[in-house]
Amino acid sequence: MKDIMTAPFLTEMRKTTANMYRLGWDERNGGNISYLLDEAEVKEYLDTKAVIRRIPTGFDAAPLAGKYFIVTGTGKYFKNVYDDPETNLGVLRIAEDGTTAELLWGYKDGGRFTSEFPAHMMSHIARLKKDPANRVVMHCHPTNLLAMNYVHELDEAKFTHTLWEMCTECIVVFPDGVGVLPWMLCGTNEIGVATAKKMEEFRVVVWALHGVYGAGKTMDETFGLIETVEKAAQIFMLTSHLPRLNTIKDEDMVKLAELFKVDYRKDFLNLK
Ligand code: 2HA
Ligand code: ZN
Repeated sequence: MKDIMTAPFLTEMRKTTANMYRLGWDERNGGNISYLLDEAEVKEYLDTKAVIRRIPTGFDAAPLAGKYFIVTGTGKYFKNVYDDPETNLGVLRIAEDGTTAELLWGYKDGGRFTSEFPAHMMSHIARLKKDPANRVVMHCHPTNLLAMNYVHELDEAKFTHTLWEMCTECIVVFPDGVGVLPWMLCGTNEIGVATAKKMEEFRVVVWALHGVYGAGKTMDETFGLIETVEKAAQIFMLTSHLPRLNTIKDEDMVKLAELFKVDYRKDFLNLK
C-alpha cells in the first residue's frame, strides 16, 4: 500500500485549498470541495474494506452508491488543510443504502464532512447526468463576485451578460452562463436541491449574498472556472462606478463563441 500523503488527489486538494485561501476566497471555515475519486486509485493508498466510521448523509445519495470522494471537513479552515490534511479532509465512500458515508481516512479529530454535503452530492448527481466525466464540485466566497451581488441585479441573464462583457475569455470559459439562486439558508437539503437543479443547466451557480458553486472535470478546470468568473466580477467592481466608454459588444462575443466553437446561451445576448 502506498503512502496516502503521496497520492496525487491529496496533493491537489492541499494545493487547491491553499491557493483559494491565499486568494481570499475562503476566510475562516468558508468554502468546501468534494472530489470524486477513481476506485482503483483509492485502492493504491487505502484498504477500502477498513471502514473507520459510518456517518449519516441526511439525504438519499443512492445514485452515488459505491463512489469514493475526498471532501473538506465541516468547521475546518482551508488555511490549515495543507499542513494537516488528515484532520481537515476525509476520504469516504457512499454506502449502498445511499444514506450513509463510510469514512476510510481523515477527519482524525472525530469530525465529519462539510455542512454543505447535500449541495455537493446533489450537484455531483446532477452534473454526472450531463457529463459523466464531471468529478469536482467547489464552493467558496470570492470577494468581488460577492461584492457584485450587492450592486447588480440578480437576474441570471443580466448577471451573466455583465460578466461576459468584462473579459474577452468569459464567454468561452463559461458559455453556459451563470445560474443565480436567491439568498437561501445554507447547509440545508433545500439549498442542495435548488443548487442541483441549477447544475442541470449551469456549471457555475451563484448563491446570492453568500458565494459560488463551480463544477468541472478536473480540479484545474473547476478552479479556473471560478477564477475567471471572479476576475470578471473584479473588473466590474473596479469600473462600475466610473463612466463606461468601451465594452465588448454582443456581436464580438458571437465571434468569440464561433471561433472557439462553444455552445453559448444565445438568449443571454442582445439584452439591451
Ligand atoms: O462551510 O462556506 O456555506 C462553510 C461554508 C458554508
Ligand atoms: Zn459558504
